[in-house]
Amino acid sequence: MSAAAAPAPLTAVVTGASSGIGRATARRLAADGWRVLAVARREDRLASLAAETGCLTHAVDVTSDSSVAGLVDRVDELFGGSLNAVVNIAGGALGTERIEDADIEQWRAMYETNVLGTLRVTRALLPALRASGRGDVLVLSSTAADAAYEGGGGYNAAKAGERMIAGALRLELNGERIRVIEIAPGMVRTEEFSLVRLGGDRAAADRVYDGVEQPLTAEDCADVIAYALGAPHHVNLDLVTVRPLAQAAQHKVARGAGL
Ligand code: 8X3
Repeated sequence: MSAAAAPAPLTAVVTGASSGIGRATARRLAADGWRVLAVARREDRLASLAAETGCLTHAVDVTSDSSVAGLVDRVDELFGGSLNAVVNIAGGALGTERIEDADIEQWRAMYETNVLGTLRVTRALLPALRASGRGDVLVLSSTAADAAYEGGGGYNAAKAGERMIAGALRLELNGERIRVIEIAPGMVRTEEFSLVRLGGDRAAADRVYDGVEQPLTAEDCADVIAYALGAPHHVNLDLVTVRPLAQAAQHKVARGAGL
């Protein structure tokens, strides 16, 4: 009698995989045995991720219809048009201006990546998720979607918009074998998030984490994502809020408390 064939590995597309939470998630899922197609704009960073982890990679700009169409072709080619998870991590924040000083182009860029990027990639890959018979859409939002804060308006709006995609989609897909999972991190220290938001001002970026010894790391978030995706498929973590111990709310951070 021949041994039973090993189950085929689960497959995932991870966006925003060039750095931060996206990169950590691609690395973690690959380590957990997933076949990961890691996507981002920066090919040099994808190449180093592939060398390190064995992830498959493809350069994608989530703000471009034609680029995302190319991603669908790549999923067809690599995974036979069947996909278990779309992990939407591409996005981020630009600026900390008050509403009266808001930069329209920064707001537009945040909407393009966080909201329309998630929409474009998810919509394009839904047929592949359906074809798998075990699909997940994961949306990385933020606690910025929970409550407005001074200087946060554009990012608050973008992340709240992204949250609504997850909510509407979960309702629309009810009855199908596709979970919609939203993970909302609070204070996470990554190599680029605050630096990009603050226009490359390293000192200002460091001040975001002043007096907080252990903000969340990209790996902490990847752990939560891996758990949510790896849970038995009838278990849907609709929304997981994850903050460091030092942070009780957007404005309530125990700085200097040794946490
Ligand atoms: C990051 C959380 O506090 O910078 O998504 O809005 S915050």
